[in-house]
Amino acid sequence: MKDCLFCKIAAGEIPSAKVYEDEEVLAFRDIEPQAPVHVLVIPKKHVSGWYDAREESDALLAHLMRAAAAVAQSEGIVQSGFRVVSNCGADAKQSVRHLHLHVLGGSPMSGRMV
Ligand code: DGP
Repeated sequence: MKDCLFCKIAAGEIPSAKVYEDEEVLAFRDIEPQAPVHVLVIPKKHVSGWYDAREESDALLAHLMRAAAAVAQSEGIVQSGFRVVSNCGADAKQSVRHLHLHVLGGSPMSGRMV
């Protein structure tokens, strides 16, 4: 999608620190990390958020979740624990309107979500 930051990153038009890539998804380090490990996992195809994900994207969404788990494995945070977060909409402070998962870990986190 034109003018979408993560579409440009997926297309290689904007550089990123890649952690994982396959035909459907890309994982790269967040530019403003909020934990020792902070990786974003995105579908290469544009999906704005969970609200506009259609049934035909079910396989893609499952693949996205599996990619997040694979990233946790390759980042070495499975044993210590990790959090997968996806902000959706204004109240959740979604700043990039291209569906993404944050994979966070590498140090103990707050027990609260918000
Ligand atoms: P959210 O606020 O949930 O929409 O998360 C968007 C994240 O994207 C935020 O943690 C910062 C990150 N981010 C924004 N611009 C860039 C960029 O150009 N490169 C990378 N690697 N991350 C970015």
